[in-house]
Amino acid sequence: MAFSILPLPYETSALEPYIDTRTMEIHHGKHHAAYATNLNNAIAGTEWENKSIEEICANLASLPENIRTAVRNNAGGVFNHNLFWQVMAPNAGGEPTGTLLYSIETAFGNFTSFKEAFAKAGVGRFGSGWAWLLVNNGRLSIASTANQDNPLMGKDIAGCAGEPILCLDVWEHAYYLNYQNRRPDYINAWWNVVNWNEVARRFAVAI
Ligand code: MN3
Repeated sequence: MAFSILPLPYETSALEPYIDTRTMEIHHGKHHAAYATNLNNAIAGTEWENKSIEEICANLASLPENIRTAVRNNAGGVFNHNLFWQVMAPNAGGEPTGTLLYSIETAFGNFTSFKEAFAKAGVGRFGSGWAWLLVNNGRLSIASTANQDNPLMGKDIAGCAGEPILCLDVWEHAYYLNYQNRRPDYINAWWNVVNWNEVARRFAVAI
């Protein structure tokens, strides 16, 4: 059983003008696809072929050392982008409601403060990586990871742990065509495509 990437739940042009069509085509069709190919190559012929992507991310320390780094980078790349596509949508953005909004206000004071802290995590990540909104025992927190690390990998590897319900790709390949070096502008625009219904659904499952 080989890993494949989830199809985009919308057209590559659907997130215009905030995320351009060409970026989505390359990001999903080339970058994301390559992570799956490279993961499949790395685990071919091992017991890890039949595990879920979550199990692999959560058990990197158990992998044979000679494939561990390749699996870390590429399993992370597969999982992270699968989540990233789901938590974005056209005609989205705005603010969450209900339990999720209440929990954001409890954790960060108010929605504006949350957005500032999340953007800071994304802008402040030096080089390539991700910003995350995580759930631990019902409580929300923000983290960032380097490269394709994710919170499923745990504190020792990723520097954070928890159930991710929202993520933001801050690799240059996610924004360079449209925003060049202006990562803060990309993040500012990205709020317009956050699919809060999906984030709330994931939050309800996680708590
Ligand atoms: Mn990416």
